[in-house]
This record gives sequence, structure tokens and C-alpha cells, in this order.
Amino acid sequence: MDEQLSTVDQEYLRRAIELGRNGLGDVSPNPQVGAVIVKGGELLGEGWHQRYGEAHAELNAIAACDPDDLRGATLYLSLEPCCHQGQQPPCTDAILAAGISRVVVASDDPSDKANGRGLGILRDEGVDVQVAAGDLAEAARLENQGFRKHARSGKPWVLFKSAMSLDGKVATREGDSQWISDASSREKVHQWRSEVDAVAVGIGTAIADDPQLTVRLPGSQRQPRRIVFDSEARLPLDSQLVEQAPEVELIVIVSRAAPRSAVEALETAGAHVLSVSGENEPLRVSDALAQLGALDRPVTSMLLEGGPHLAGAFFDAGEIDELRLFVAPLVIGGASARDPIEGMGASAIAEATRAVSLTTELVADDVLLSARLREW
Ligand code: AOF
Ligand code: ZN
Repeated sequence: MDEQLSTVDQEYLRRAIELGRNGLGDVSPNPQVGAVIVKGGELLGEGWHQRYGEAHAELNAIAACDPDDLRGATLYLSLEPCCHQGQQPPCTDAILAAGISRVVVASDDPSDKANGRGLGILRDEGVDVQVAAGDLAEAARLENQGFRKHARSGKPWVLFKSAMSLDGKVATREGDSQWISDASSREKVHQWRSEVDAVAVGIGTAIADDPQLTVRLPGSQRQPRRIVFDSEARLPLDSQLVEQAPEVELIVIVSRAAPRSAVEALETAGAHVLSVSGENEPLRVSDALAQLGALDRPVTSMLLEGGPHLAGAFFDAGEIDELRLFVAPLVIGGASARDPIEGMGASAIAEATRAVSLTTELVADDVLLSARLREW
């Protein structure tokens, strides 16, 4: 609950956050933003940022209103308005030109060009500006974790997903893992793939499963970029990942240990190869994430789909931001059967990473555990 904002304000702000969600998957690397305009208790118009490079939420909401009604209206925003000229004009100009007299904002924009500047401009021009705190602010921040981590660290936000048995195994001792989770759990994963910029696996998983890592849901068009962590450039040229590279972008992360001929063959087949450095795997993961975040079209969010070795390197690098674990009603056993996260891990429980939030959900016969390790 927010003490400062009235119940009515909170309701419209919640609506703005909800509208922002419509941009999920389409606005990246921009944030999801929703806007609601109200005057005298009457809803005048709504809008959201629909697609990267196109109009911002504020402009869409303003366009949905009769311009004559806007003077003295209140604008509710899930994210502070921009004040810079980018692909779009500054929203602060549009807000002032419309004569909007009050702006209520749910969350900050941590990028250098924003960071409270837009709110300062509006205040200087006499607009009454209020910023939410508490649950609503958190809900708005959670909507933009990829945008926020990328703005603050230059790296993509990482969601690690895995499916394990009741005894915490992701495969049998022979490496068989198809399928631990229920078909409806696997459909959820396709939904998550459609919501992130990229899907990543390690070379072990790429060779063992020959996955496509594409979204295969009815009506889905947008595909995440596919990333393989493959130090020695061993990804087979006849793998499904490489064969689809001309249609769906494939990025292969190699180290200096990769033979030049293998790198060239992957590039000729249409893959984009990034060479990372660092003396151990966690450092190479960090370098890879920094390079992915610095691309012309940056990767701001990533679904990490395994396997345990790569997940261990991400975890040791401190780069797993959220975990989603399906627990299936199976017991596999076996001392050599693998578990979701390897690497070095913590040496003492006091050093283990405690989740900042944990939720559970039943998906058919599986339990889905969602744990945030960090919030941005
Ligand atoms: C807003 N409202 O709906 C969005 C904002 O290149 P541009 O002009 O589209 O600017 C993109 C930046 O603007 C983006 O990185 C973020 O800081 C902010 N996004 N701001 O006021 C919006 N999408
Ligand atoms: Zn804007």
C-alpha cells in the first residue's frame, strides 16, 4: 500500500502498469510503459508503448484524448517520462504542450539520459509530480527487469529455468532427461521464450538435445535470438541451431581456445560469433553478457535453459537474476545424476544466495517454483 497516493490514484496507476505489459516482447530494448489520462474522475484516454522505435506511451495516451479536454488533466505513468530526443521526441514536451497539470509516476527510469531529469523539468514548469512507493513501485519495476538491469549494468537480465525430479535431478545417471516436466510446463517455457530477447544453452545441451530454441506456439511470430556458449566452437554445422541460422539469429560465444577454421565455418553458415576472454568460466560469462548488452541491438533479457555446467558458471558469476524450477513428481536417484546448478557454488550456508522472493504454482502435476535472487 502506498500511504501518499489516494485509492483512486493507486487504481489508475495499477492500470497504467497493466497497460505497459501489452508491450512485452515487442518494445525491447526499450521499457514497457503504460499511460492513463484522467480528469474530474473521468477516464479520458489510455495508451502504451507498443513497439520499439515507435511512439511512447504518453503520446499514445494523449492521442487517444480530445485535445480540448487535456488542460488540467492528470497523467498516470508506469515509468517516469523521458526528456531526451531519441527515435521519439521528449515526452516532457508533449505533456507540457497538452497542459497536463499533474503527473503520477510508478517507477524511475535508471538510464543515464533519464534518472529523474524529466520529473525535474515538469516540476520546474509547475506540474504537480508525485512518485509512488511501496507495492506499486515494485510492481512497475518488476515489469521492466531486463530494461533496468541493462540500464544499470550494461548486461542482460538472466532467467534460469530447469526441470528436476523430487530428489533434485535434471537427468538420469545416463543423461536421459526427456521428459521430466509435464507437456504444459514445457508450453510455459515457450511462452517465456517469446517474452525475452534471447534464449541460451551450453554446448553440452546443444549437442545432446539438438534443440531449436524457437517459440512454437500458435500465432507466435517473434523469435528470440538463440545463443550457444561454445568455448571451442564445437557446434555441429548440421545441428538444427545452425541450419536455421539464416532465418533465426544464432549467436555463438567462443573463447580464444576455438580453432579459427571452426569459427569461420560457423560464420559462413550464418552464425554471429562473439569471442570472449577471462581466465575462468564465470569471468567469460560476465564478458559475454557485457558484449551481448553492448550489441547495436542489445540483448537485455535472456532465458538460460541449461545445462548444469553453464548454469554453474552463470551462478558463480553472480549473473542469475531469477530461477524458475519445475519440480516433477518423479524420483530418479543416482549419485552421478546431475542437478540444476553445478560450478563452484557456496562453501558455507552463510554464503548461499537467499532468494528475495519465492512463489509457487501448480502446473499440471508439476510444482513451479519462481525465485528472484535480485531485483533491479
Ligand atoms: C517514455 N515513455 O513509453 C518509453 C520511454 O529512442 P526513443 O525516443 O524511443 O527513447 C527510448 C528511451 O526512452 C528508452 O531507453 C527509455 O529510457 C525511454 N522509454 N520513455 O517516457 C515510453 N518507452
Ligand atoms: Zn518518452
